[in-house]
Amino acid sequence: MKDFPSVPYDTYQEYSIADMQKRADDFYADMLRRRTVREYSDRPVPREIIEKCILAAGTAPNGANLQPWHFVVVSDPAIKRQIRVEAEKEEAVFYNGRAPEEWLDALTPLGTDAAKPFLETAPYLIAIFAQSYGLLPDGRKVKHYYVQESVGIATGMLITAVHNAGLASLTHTPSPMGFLNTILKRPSHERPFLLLVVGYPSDEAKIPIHAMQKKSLDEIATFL
Ligand code: IYR
Repeated sequence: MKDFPSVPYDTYQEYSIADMQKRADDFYADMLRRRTVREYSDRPVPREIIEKCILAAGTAPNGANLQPWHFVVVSDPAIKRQIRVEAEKEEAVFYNGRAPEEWLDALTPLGTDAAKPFLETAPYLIAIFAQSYGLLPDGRKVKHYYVQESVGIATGMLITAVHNAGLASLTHTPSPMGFLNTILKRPSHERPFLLLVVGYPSDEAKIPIHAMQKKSLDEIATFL
């Protein structure tokens, strides 16, 4: 490699093989407990927890470390209501004609429909935006690279951080999601990537059996 400004990697932590195995086992067991939840309690969650989870997501590997994301955390009931109204409009079109029959058939085991009450019940909606470029203080544009990949990785890390903190989440993708730019006053070079609903699950939260069936290692991985 060429020379570059650097510091030693002194935060690396090595574990014994036995500890590595245990950590890998424990992490998998914990990730198996994560569920996508569509029924939320309105119980409040301290904002500091969400702040720390977003900071964790912001450590994600990304194109040229340009960090092409922006997270808008919505707890204001009036804004949540606006988002619900607009999302339900799109979802109504989706479920009543826009979605092909094959897609609707794939959703049947999940029991989803156009009603999205969780958009008002859950304490937080985190709108994740992908920035095609950044803006310097003087207004110049800085092109971003691998934007979708970077924001996808950060979103996965956010979901994991939220689960690790003891909260449930839902990746919600009303399509199209352009209304989020209008409601949340984000510029047009920021594309809504996903709306992450975060909170405590309601006591009555149910999980579709379909969603619990995960593919085996042989199905998802090839070792050469
Ligand atoms: N966005 C719609 C439809 C939907 C699509 C997929 I693919 C899902 O995994 C779940 C739902 C909705 O939120 O209902």
